[in-house]
Amino acid sequence: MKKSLVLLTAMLSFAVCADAANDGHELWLSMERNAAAASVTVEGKPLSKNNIVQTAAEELRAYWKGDDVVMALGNAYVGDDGFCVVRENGRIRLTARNASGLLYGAYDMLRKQQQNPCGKALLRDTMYRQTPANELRILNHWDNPNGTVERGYAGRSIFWKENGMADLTVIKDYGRANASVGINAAVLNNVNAKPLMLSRGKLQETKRIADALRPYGIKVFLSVNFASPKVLGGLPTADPLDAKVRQWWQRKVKEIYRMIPDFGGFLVKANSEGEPGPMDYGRSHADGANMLADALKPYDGIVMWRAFVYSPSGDDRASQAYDEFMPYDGQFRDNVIIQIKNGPIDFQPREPASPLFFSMKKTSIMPELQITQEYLGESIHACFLATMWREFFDTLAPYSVKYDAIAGVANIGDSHKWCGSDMAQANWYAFGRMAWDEDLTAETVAKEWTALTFHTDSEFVERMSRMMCSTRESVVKYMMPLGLHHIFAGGHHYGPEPWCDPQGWREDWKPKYYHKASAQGIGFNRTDKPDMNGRMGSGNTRQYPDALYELYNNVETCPEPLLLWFHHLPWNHRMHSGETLWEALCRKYDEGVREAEAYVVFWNEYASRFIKDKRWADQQRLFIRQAKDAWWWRDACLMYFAQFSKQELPFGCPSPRYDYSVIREYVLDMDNYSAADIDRLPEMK
Ligand code: BDP
Repeated sequence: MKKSLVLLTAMLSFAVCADAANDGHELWLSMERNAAAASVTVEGKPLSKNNIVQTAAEELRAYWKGDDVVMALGNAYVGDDGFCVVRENGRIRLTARNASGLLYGAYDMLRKQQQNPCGKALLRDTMYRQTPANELRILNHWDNPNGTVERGYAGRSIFWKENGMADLTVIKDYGRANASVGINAAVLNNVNAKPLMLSRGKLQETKRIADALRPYGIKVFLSVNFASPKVLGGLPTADPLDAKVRQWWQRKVKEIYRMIPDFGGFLVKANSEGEPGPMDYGRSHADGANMLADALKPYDGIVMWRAFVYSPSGDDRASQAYDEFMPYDGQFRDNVIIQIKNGPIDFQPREPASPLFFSMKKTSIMPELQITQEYLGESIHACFLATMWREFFDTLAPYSVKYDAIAGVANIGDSHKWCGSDMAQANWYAFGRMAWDEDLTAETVAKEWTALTFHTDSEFVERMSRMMCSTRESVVKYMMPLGLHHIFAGGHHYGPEPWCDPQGWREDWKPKYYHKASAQGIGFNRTDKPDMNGRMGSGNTRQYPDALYELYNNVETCPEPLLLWFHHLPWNHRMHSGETLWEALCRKYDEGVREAEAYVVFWNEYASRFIKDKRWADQQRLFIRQAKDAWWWRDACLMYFAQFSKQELPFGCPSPRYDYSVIREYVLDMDNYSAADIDRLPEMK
């Protein structure tokens, strides 16, 4: 009797909750509408006219299935954008300090409702409140005015069209998705910015987009090209100390604010990878950033100035941003924020945190995370990034690193699924949630996303979350375990090419610069000590606070996941497990392959019971491809490194699947492929 009841409930919940309608386009927002509108009242006349509050009220009226809701401003216990929900006398009182807070409160209530089996609006607590960890939670789009997206794997830009303007229905859906996870700003164009972006025409398009996003509490920003006064304004120079240049920027800023009164400000990539900047005129990063900050100041605008700089100077690339920026700590205006990539190199599968986070104490700073999986299998491989970001936050936590803004390089395009694949959507979701609450665990985020996106069955949610949370480590294992980094194919960054050595390339763009494999050993000596051959390390470890310096500098204490990031070691170096380094490397690559294969099994045998629609089949193809690519990575790297280690694969490690000569000849033109084209992506024979 009891058993059949359980079964019946399970069947019922499946029938009601399985969301056959969502084909991936609705993201995590496939909520069922109310038959009749929920009762939602807004206290205060002017407030009810506010367009952000209207959005909040409309969303609740359409989807909320619980007690009547009253919304009001005025709550001393939460910060800006925060909210408080109180359940009393059969009513819910949602209060906040500003209009956006009400919007985030509404989405939080709906999220809680949607995660409950069958969407019942149950609020467990009679009172709860939240305030976001970061004031600015911003997406950076690397979208070009011609509609292409740099490192975008999900189609073309939703903002910029080669012919014509953005589709505002799409822009509003985008705004809604962002607001639902707490994202409150967006930079609409690539950091490799075209001066054209500041032309009258492009500013008008920007205004159109800003107007569409305003009801979702989203502020727009633009990336600017430092040479704009020259290229666009026809001035002979872009020197930040030149009076005419300063005037040009002041006028441009005035023009922008006349059109977009709540414009956020600028993001700048200067003197980096060939982009123009103040150093072209013998000026400093501070001169450049402050000049723009002064122009923006009267309008409360800000400058996000990127610290992603490196030159082929011969110095360790991992040390260069610190060396270049630390001398200016304290010299930036208070409306300048230095935007620092999470790691010191470039969004690798695993990096230690950038040393700048611990040291820039007199300047505002913000982390830049990459949601688009440039180095993590693009939109094809499942790689849930919340675990990586958790690791990053946890590294900073003991050092009271202060920031209240955080950026994520978006993975959004005009593809039907927005991000190219369902699993990639989880990373957009995770960025928003963790930018809001940096204490969230990756498991919590994965569970939320799974329940909202696919199914609320508790065992399914639990097992999906475990699967998702293991993906990033699997990718690290089959691509670059034990601290290896940047051994990608040049250009596309999708596949392995540890041997890549094109004539005329900068040394710091070649994999050999990073892995330094030779007959003696492998790894980058970033310590302040000589390696086994007597070669001095780069001293990069000295840029870290004492405790981390000690940890990383010493081969005995250096965490094994970062071993070859910081140390150059002989192939027979003894690992803590007792294995040699060569054995451990082989085992890691092999584990990565086995885990990638396990995802296919999980999807076929388990997930298929809960995800029945086309989305199951789409993801199955991707998992199959991921497993094949894992073999490709493993074979390519192990056979390449074996030439130096001169050792066989250890006992129990299967022989390569592919022929080394075939791997060396296999060239992938990734520009023409994304998750949607997976069936056409050529495979190695
Ligand atoms: C690298 C990308 C390149 C970007 C650059 C940046 O390969 O496309 O322009 O970073 O962040 O990761 O500026």
